[in-house]
Amino acid sequence: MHIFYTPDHGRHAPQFEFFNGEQVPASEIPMRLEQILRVLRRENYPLTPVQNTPVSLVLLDLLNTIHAPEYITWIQNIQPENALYPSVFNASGTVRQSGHPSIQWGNFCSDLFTPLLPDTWAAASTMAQAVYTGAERLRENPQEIVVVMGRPPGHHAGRSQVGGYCYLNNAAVAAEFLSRTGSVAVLDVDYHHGNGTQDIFYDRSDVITCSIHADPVRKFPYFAGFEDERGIEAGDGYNRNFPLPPGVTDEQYQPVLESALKWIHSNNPQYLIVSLGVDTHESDPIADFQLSTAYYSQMAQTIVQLGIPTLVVLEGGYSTDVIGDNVASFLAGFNQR
Ligand code: Q9C
Ligand code: ZN
Repeated sequence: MHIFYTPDHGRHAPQFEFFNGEQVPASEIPMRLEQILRVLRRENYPLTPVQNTPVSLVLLDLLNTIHAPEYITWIQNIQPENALYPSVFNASGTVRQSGHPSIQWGNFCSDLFTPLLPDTWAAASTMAQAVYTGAERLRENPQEIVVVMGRPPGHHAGRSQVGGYCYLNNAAVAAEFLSRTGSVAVLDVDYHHGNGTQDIFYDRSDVITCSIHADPVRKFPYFAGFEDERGIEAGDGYNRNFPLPPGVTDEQYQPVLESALKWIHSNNPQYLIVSLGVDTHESDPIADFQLSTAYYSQMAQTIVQLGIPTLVVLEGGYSTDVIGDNVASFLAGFNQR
């Protein structure tokens, strides 16, 4: 196993978010990764830092492929002085460059959970760089499980609409890079539907996408993640969603995971990317599944039985008391150091 992490993640530290007009404390905070790293160090996992350096040309090319280039150019150059929230959401589908920064952010940001801070680009591009580095490592060492622990997360960042605490789709960076060598499957086990990843690969068959999550009829991202979303054009038949009711237990989750993996196996991908969110845990403050810490080992054991070269990327998980134990339980399921 090889674990990369992003030591500079703390530069992105949102203070609050808005839900239904109310200001509430932010959930996607530096303490999450600090707790994960504390537990992994305690358990003597070697950790490789990926530093914040000017974004590499290869990463920029990958970002411009998976996201609208207008978005990447904008987020790379905007230098907000304070937390930037959209004031008006542009649903027209046409990017308009004029106006105040909060108006420009409305071209791309889809909610009030995802502020753009002065150092968001630095942190998000470093996480994307770490995941790209992980994907390269996996391509050279396919027998090794490669893990990237960093933040901010990415799976809600779509081609040109971002949100849900996500700015750049890290898993999609890896999927796009690896798809140039062989076909890729993305398995998203975060509590929330991986709508950004689905969006980016929706019309493609060389990257198949599969998400197990809370029914969007009840939970974020609300407008995507339904069972009947199967892909379009060349991607028709290459996306699967498994929406679930509240209160899902280990015993109820396991057969759903097996169905998802059976579908992935039937497509014979050369690489597997796991979008790992541990917000499915019973103690998560913003979610309502009932998975136990011990179950994450079984989840990983089930995934590793596929025998596909695997990259694990951190997404959500907001119970800072147990997030480290949950991630460590998952990694222990691979039986690799
Ligand atoms: N105040 C990820 O897990 N809902 N994003 C906020 C609670 C937004 C989750 C409502 C959830 C976004 C990466
Ligand atoms: Zn989530």
